[in-house]
Amino acid sequence: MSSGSERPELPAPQAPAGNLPAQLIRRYLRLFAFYDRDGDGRHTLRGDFDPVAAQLAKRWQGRCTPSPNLLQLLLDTYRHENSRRDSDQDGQVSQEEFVASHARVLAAFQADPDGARRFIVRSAGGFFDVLDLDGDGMLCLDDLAAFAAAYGHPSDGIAANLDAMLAALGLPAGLLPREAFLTLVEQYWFDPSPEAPGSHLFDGVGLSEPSPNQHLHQHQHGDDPD
Ligand SMILES: [Ca+2]
Ligand SMILES: [Ca+2]
Repeated sequence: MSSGSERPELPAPQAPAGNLPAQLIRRYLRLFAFYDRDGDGRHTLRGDFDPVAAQLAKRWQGRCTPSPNLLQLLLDTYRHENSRRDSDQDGQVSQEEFVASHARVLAAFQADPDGARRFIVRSAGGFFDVLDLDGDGMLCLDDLAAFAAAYGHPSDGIAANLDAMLAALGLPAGLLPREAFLTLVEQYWFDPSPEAPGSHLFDGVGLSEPSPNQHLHQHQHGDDPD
């Protein structure tokens, strides 16, 4: 197989997803499916992110939270993110809008990798803190299972998948350190190589191979006659 920067063999540059590597489109669709908690094929606050925010905040009951009003911070963050992706501002994010927003983030990363890394440290790093219940700078299986469960996904496969990614990074099994988490997130979003350990970040939670809807499907298989 080719290594490094795989290119999609698609014409059709009119689509937002048209010049994204096919490998990354698949990953963004997998992420879309992961976030689609109620499985209705779109991202909404009511059906997906508000209940997730409530469940993640609830884990912290009786503990000292990483921010004064954690639930409100999560609700605001999800609202901001979903609105940013919602190009036509109809209150829901479609597969196309989701992939297109990641295409813009990828373009920003390619133009300014260091700036994009600082963004990852802020956004993904902030999220890491929300999951790291004991605040020791490592995510344990419980933290990752709680994240998957908040989105309604099974967690049986998480341990094996985590240990495989840790081994690929040369790290001991069982605990995901913050730096490794940020590396995996960066790889998942931006490194199209199927050999990148981060390409497996959302494996092990029972998601089937993403099924693009008609519009994206045409662009993933651009050699279709029509
Ligand atoms: Ca949904
Ligand atoms: Ca921890």
